[in-house]
Amino acid sequence: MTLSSSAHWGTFEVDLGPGGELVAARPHADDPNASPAIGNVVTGHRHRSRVLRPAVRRGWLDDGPGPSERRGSPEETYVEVGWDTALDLLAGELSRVVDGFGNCAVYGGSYGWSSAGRLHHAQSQLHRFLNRIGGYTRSVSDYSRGASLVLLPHLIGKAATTEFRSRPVSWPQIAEHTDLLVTFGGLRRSNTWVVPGGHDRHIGTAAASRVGGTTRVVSLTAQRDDAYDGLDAEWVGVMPGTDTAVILALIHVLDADGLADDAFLATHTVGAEKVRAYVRGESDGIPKTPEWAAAISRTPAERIRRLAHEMVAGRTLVNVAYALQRGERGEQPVWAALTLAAFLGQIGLPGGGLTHGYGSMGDYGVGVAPVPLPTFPQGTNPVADLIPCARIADLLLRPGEQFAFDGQVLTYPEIRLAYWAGGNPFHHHQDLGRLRSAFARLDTFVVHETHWTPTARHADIVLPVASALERDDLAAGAGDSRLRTMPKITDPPGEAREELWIYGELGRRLGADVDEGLTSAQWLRQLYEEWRELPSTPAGTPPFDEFWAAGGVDLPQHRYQDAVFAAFRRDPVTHPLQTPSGRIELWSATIDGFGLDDLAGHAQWREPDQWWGSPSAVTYDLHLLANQPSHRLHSQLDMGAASQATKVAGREPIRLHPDDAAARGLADGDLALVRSAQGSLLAGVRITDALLPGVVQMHTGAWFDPSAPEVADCVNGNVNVLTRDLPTSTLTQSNTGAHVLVSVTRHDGPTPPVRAYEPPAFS
Ligand SMILES: Nc1nc2c(c(=O)[nH]1)N[C@H]1C(S)=C(S)[C@@H](COP(=O)(O)OP(=O)(O)OC[C@H]3O[C@@H](n4cnc5c(=O)[nH]c(N)nc54)[C@H](O)[C@@H]3O)O[C@H]1N2
Ligand SMILES: Nc1nc2c(c(=O)[nH]1)N[C@H]1C(S)=C(S)[C@@H](COP(=O)(O)OP(=O)(O)OC[C@H]3O[C@@H](n4cnc5c(=O)[nH]c(N)nc54)[C@H](O)[C@@H]3O)O[C@H]1N2
Ligand SMILES: [Mo]
Repeated sequence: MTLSSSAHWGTFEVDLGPGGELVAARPHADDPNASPAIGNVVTGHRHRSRVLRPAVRRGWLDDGPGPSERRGSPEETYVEVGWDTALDLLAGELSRVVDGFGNCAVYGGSYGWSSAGRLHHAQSQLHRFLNRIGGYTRSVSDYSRGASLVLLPHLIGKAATTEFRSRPVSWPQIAEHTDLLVTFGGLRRSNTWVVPGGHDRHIGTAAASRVGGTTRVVSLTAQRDDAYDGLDAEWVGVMPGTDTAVILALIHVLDADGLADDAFLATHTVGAEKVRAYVRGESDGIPKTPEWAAAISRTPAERIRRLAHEMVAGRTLVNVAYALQRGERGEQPVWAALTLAAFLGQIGLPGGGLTHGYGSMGDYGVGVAPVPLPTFPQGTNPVADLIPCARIADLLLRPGEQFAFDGQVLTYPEIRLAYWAGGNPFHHHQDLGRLRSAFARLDTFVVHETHWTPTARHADIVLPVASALERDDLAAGAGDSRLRTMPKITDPPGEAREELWIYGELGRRLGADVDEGLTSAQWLRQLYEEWRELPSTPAGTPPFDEFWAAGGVDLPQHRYQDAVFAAFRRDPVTHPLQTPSGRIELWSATIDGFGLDDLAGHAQWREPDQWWGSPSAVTYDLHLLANQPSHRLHSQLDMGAASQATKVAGREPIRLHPDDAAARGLADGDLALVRSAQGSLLAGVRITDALLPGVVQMHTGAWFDPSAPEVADCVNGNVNVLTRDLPTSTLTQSNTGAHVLVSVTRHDGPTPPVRAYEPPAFS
C-alpha cells in the first residue's frame, strides 16, 4: 500500500509492507527539487533510539526533585514506568511547583521546530495545557532571525516587518524585473528544501532556477557553493562577520560618486544625513572607503567600488541571508543593507530594494499571498514573565537578575520546572557546557520526545510520543498550493501516545479541562470545519469527510503584484510605515534613545570580539561557520540513512581549505580535534577549495555525544559545544550561533565510538 505524508522538508510517499510496516519513503515524482532528508524517514521511524515507554531519571526518582549535576551524565540510568505512575508523578510535581512558587516558576517556552501538522503541533499543545493550569514563563522571538525580528519594527514598522516575510519581491518579479541580485550569505539551495509546514511541491526552488537567464547574481560569502547551481552566480569572497564594512563602503561609493538617490532619501527615509556623515568619516574620523572595508573583509576594494556602480546601472535587489544576523552585532548587516537599498532608491519598485530570506527558507518569495490555515487554539497565558528564547541558559543561571530587551528592563524569574515538547535545546542552543550547568539548576525537567535525543537524556521525566507518521493530521506551508492530509501510517511503537491524550490525562489529574472531552479525531474535524467557515476559505471547499478521502484540498493561489513597500513607495503620505516618522528609519531616534552601549542610532561597523582580525584569532586561528545541514532538518533523524551518508570517519564533517589542511597535516577522511574557548569536538575532515582560506565550516545537527570527555566534549561533532552563548546585542538578545573562532588539529589518539544514538541504560 502507498500513502502520502508531510514534513517540514516536504511531502513524500511511503510504501507499507504486508505487516503494515514502513518499507520505503520517496519524493513525489513531479517534485522539482525534493529534499534528500526524505531518505532519513524509514531508518529513523523504528530506530532503537525511539522512546518506547515513560521513563524517570534514577537520581530524580531516588532523591526527589532538585538541582543535580547528574542530569545528562552518560552514566545516569532511567527507570521505565507505566503511564499511570508517570502521569501521577508529573501531576504531583506540577502541583508542588505551581502551589509553592507560582506558575511563573514553570518555563514552557519550549522553542523548536517539532513536526509538520497543524493539530499535533507540540508547542501549541503544550502551551494550551500550561495555559489551562494557570500559565507559564514564555519565550518570544526565535533562533532563525531573532535580531531582525526585534530590529526591523523600529526601522520599517510592524506591518512591513510581517510583509517583508509574507510578501517580499518574489521570484517571478525577480525574473521579470531584476537586472542584478546581490546576495549577502549566498543563496543556498539546500536550505530551501525546508518550508515551515512543508510545501506540496518545492515550487520556490523551481521558480528560483528560472531567473538564471535574465538576472545576474553576485554572491558575497565565504563559501562558493552557497549559491544555487544553475544561476551562474559570481562569487565574491567576504570574511564572515565583516559584511557590514563592505556594505558601508558601497554606501560610501554611492555618496562620494554622486550616485545616491537623494530624492528617495528625502521623501521616504529619515537619517540619511547622519549616515552620510558617518560613512564620510565626519562623525568618527574614519572614511568608510572600499580600501578601509577591504582591510576588514578581504574583499578587493576594486570589486566593492565596481559593484556600487553596477548596482545603480539597472534594477538591483539586495538580499541578506538569515545567517548574517546570527552573529555578534547581527543587527548591523541587516540595518546596513536596508540603508544601502535606500541609498539606491529602488525600495518598492518591482524587482528592486531589499529581501531577507532568499536562500534561507523555501517558501520565501514564491509570490503567493498566504491564507489563514487551520490552527489549534492555545488560549491565553495569564503569566507576564518572558525571555527572548536564546536567553534560556541565563534564565536558569541568573534568577532575579535584570536584563535589557528591546528598550525594556526585564527580570529573570526563578524557574523550578522546565517543560519541553517539540524542540531540542541540545541542538539549538550555544555553548552546551554552559547549557548543561543551567539545566542542572532545575528541580525538574520534563521532555516529550519521539527519540532519546540529548535533550531527553537530560530530562527527569521523559514521555514517549507518537510521531507524525503515527497520528492523523493535516499540513500546509505559507503560499502552499494544497492543504494536505497526513494520515496515520503505522501504530506508535511501545507505549508512545499522542500528546493530546497526555495533556487530557494530566488535566484531569489537575482539575483542568484541556481536551474539552474531544478525541483527536474530533479535534481534527473541528479544526477543519472552523477553518472552512472562515471568510478567507473559498466557497465550495468540501466538508471534512470529502477532504479526507481526497487526501487534501487545493488552496487559493493569489499571486500578488504589490510587494511590501510598493504602496509606501507610490505615496508615503497616504501609506506611511508604522514607524515614528512614517518613513524608513535609517537613523532611529527610538533606538538611539535606549542609550545602549553596543548599538547606536544608525548602522555602524564595530569590531567584533571574535573575527579573523581579533586577538583571540591567535590561539583560535580559523573562523568556523556553523550553518544548516543539507541532508536533515536540524537534529531531526540524524541517525537516518541520508544524514549518516554525509558523515566522514563516522562524525560530522568539517570542511577546510586545502592550504589550511596542509598547514595542519590534515588529509581528507582524517579525524580532527576542533577546539574553541568553549569546548571541543571530533569531526571528520573534508578538504575543499569552495571556502576562503582561514574559514572552516560545519553543519549543525549532529547529536551531542559526551560519552568520552577525556577525548572531546562531543565525539560526534555537535558544533554547539564550540559556539558562544553571547547575545547579538542588548537590543535584540538573539543568538550568535553561526560563528565562532576555532583551532583544528589532527586527532591521532584512540578513537571512541559514537554512542549518541543509543538509548540510555534502564535500571
Ligand atoms: N550553532 C548554531 N546553532 C543553531 C543554528 C545555527 O545556525 N548555528 N540555527 C538555529 C536555528 S535557525 C534553529 S530554528 C534551531 C532549531 O532547533 P530545534 O527546532 O530545537 O531543532 P530540531 O532538531 O528541529 O528539534 C525538534 C525536536 O522535536 C522532536 N519532535 C518531532 N516531532 C515531535 C512531536 O510530535 N512531539 C514532540 N514532543 N517532539 C517532536 C524531534 O525529535 C526533535 O528533537 O537551531 C538553532 N541553532
Ligand atoms: N536542509 C535544511 N534546510 C534548512 C534548515 C535545515 O536544518 N536543513 N533549517 C531552516 C531554518 S530553521 C532556517 S532559520 C534557515 C536558515 O537559513 P540561513 O541562516 O540563511 O542558513 P545557513 O545555512 O545557516 O547560512 C547560509 C549561509 O550564510 C553564510 N554566512 C554565514 N555567516 C555569514 C556572514 O557573516 N557573512 C556572509 N556573507 N555569509 C555568511 C554561510 O556561508 C552559510 O552557508 O534554514 C532553513 N532551511
Ligand atoms: Mo531557524
